[in-house]
Amino acid sequence: MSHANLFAALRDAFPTDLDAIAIECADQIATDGGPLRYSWRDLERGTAMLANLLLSLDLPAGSRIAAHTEKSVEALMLYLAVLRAGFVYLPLNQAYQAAELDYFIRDAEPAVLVCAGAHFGWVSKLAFQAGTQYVFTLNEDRSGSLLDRAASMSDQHEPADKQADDLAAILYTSGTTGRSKGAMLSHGNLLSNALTLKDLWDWKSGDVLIHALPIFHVHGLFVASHGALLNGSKMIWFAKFEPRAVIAKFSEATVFMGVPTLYVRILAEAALTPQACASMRLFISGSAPLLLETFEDWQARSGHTILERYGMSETLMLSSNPCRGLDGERIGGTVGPALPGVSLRVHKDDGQPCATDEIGHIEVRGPNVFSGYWRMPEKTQQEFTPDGWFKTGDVGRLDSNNYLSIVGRAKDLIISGGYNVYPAEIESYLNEMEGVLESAVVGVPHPDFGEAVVAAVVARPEATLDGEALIATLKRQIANFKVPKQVFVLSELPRNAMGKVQKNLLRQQHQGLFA
Ligand code: MCA
Ligand code: AMP
Repeated sequence: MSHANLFAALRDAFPTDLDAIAIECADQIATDGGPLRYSWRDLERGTAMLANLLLSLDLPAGSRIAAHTEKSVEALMLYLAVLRAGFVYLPLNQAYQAAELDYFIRDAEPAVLVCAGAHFGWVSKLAFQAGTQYVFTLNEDRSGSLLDRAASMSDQHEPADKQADDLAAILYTSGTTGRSKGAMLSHGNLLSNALTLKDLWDWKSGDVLIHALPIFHVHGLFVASHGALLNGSKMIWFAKFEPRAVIAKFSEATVFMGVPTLYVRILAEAALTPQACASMRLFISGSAPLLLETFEDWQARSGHTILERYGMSETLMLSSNPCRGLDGERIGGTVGPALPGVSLRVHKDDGQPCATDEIGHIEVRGPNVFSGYWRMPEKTQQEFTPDGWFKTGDVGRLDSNNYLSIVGRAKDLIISGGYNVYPAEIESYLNEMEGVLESAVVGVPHPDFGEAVVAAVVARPEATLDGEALIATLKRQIANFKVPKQVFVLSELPRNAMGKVQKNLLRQQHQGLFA
């Protein structure tokens, strides 16, 4: 057994009392009428049986195992089993529809795909056409062929021998030019980042994590789950985020992680009080900018100062505000200094370093940085500087205490409720629609989602367009969070003298839309 296998390292942290509760589901009832609970022994046995099932399929080394399932503890076990067996995990947002899923399956060529039984018809058709050998089902109620097949497997399994740079997961991030890219993350990337955060965020005995994020992105799958598992900490598990139910669980927990939208929604509840948060130790925010107003409101309403941190699929966590008082102050509007072992720098357009407080491109180097995009060597090369730093596409500045502030993005990206939306992708769908001559998609401020997707379209001569009808068509084609909240029909798009669409003007014009 190699300890470079991330699963082996996580398992080493399991408490000695394997019958203790590892995960308690806040929104699922067990047959005895109490909350559904999983012990550490359940995690150990369940992941072994799933790993043995995968190994029984005689898959080639490095096979990708894709999951397009609802959030469940079994889906988390599937992820852990893939690590354990030494294959490569490919999580996919449940909201993806046929065209989106087809792209990922054709690009990553998973040998196995696990989906909800309700979607088996269309998902398995896509998968088998693309060469996937096995499609299993996994439902929210724990039924489906995946667990049926695993039930007959041995519950003994030795984690696969893995080197630090062996591939553990591929996470797709949308591309600025339309094509999504699979970020290849190794066991070493994930383990080094998890160990750094365990120390930096001061995980301690008795910590309990409220896990209310989806498990197909870095935040919920890696940062939150690894944090609790590596500390042998119980998780209070929400399959779906529900602000009142989460507040009710603060008294049994110590750590909460959320995207800013989760904090905004919790703040809207009168039940959020310092008393409700009295047992909590740490609130962490990331994935999108946390407004200073939210940071301050949270301080006033909960008595706690949110720790904001910064990360990316390609690099995992990059920087964090301090956790312990002796490490420094948590400063709102900043994402703190680089993590220990991670190097951050801010450079000008011409590649020269920025002075303190000068705004430039944020670049990173460290054991957390991915090895490249799946089957895109040229794209990978473009995203690194000649001296080996990864270009984040984010724009920011470092102050005299080396705290980083993110002030914008060089990449044309909208972050809505913590999900990334690339305008180029939505524009390509709109431009394909009958009667559409051209389109421009921008993000505008939104009180709940931080930014909301809004589109402007121009009709072809003689054609008449209806924004609502275009929205209805998009809803049938792409994941719901990508669909513009509003589509404006214009006679022409604003352009500069060079003919380039002036998205900043569109953003300005509509910035009060959701105020
Ligand atoms: C749901 N809707 C959204 C979004 N979510 N619209 C825009 N942006 C969104 N994020 C829309 C749906 O399309 C639907 O619209 C309506 O809201 C209700 O949908 P529902 O599924 O009920 O929404 P919800 O369950 O309330 O979800 C909101 C949410 C969710 C809980 C904020 O979006 C969420 O879990 N976000 C977290 C994303 C995350 O984990 N990001 C981490 C990425 P309609 O009714 O019109 O169809 S990792 C990352 O970024 C890096 C590495 C990092 O640093 O962490
Ligand atoms: P993803 O492609 O989903 O990994 O999203 C990564 C992007 O999320 C980063 O490049 C940033 O633009 C953004 N991001 C993550 N954390 C923060 C944060 N705390 N503040 C501002 N932006 C963030």
